[in-house]
Amino acid sequence: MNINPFIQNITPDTILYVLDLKINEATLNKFRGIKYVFMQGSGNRAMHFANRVEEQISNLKPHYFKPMNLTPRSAYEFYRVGPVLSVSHGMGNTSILTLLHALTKLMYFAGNTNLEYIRLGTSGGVKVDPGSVILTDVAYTSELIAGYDIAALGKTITYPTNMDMKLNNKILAAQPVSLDFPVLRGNSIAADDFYQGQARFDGAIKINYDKKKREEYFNKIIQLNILNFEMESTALASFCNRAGIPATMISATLINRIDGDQIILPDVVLTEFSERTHILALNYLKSQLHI
Ligand code: R2B
Ligand code: URA
Repeated sequence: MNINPFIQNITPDTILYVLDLKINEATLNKFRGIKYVFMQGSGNRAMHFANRVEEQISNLKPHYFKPMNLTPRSAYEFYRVGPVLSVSHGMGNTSILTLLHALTKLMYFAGNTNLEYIRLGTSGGVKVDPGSVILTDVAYTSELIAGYDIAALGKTITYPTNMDMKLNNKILAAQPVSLDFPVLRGNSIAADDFYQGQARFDGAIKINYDKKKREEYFNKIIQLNILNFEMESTALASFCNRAGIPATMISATLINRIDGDQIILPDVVLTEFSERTHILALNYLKSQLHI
């Protein structure tokens, strides 16, 4: 793990503003011994996944406890079950990037330097059946660049956005052949928004492309083996490359964008699709923890 030399020494007044946490022994004791960090958009889904980890992974029987939110005054929610932390990242690269800084500082201060970060998300598929689950190898921008721009002091540096191949191999190897939905490995686009950045026609403002131009764009992304659109993978991959933390993304597709823009499947179906990512993550955790 590569940590910023400026933050290596904790002082009595060290705080993590975006988590609304004061860094002292009592706080750090709640977070020692974590290895696997799972990230999802909403606090509800982060809590739901933590409950499933508690039911299926923890050795406590009967199941008396429900994981509680350890960052109750923050917009980000953190739930812990043994070596597993389940957190919410909000929506978009800027939201997850801010979380990644604060989370990684917290993990470092708590002595957790052997970490894995895995986003469990939803996405819009391209030429794949809705409900397929995608494991991302490389994250692209909407401009089809495999890199993420960070601007500081008026200069921009583009950082690489490859996910961790070894982690992807381990996650795939942990899956039984009996899964009743497709799991595909490919690349993803992290767009800046849900509409124009994902080549939709149904955003609020006028667009400068038509069906033909979009088809050309979709053909290009298919050639790059890009299988889905979402909004966080480039920030996640580039941050984790720089920090030396193995990371990847497992995301369910809710729509095949070749067929349209609107997500029209019933809520129960969408929930079932998005929980397929939990199935892969739980299988992976069980293989790691020898359960
Ligand atoms: C997937 O779903 C969200 C948008 O609906 C966004 O956070 C993403 O990456
Ligand atoms: N999330 C996205 O970012 N895009 C979609 O189409 C679906 C979910």
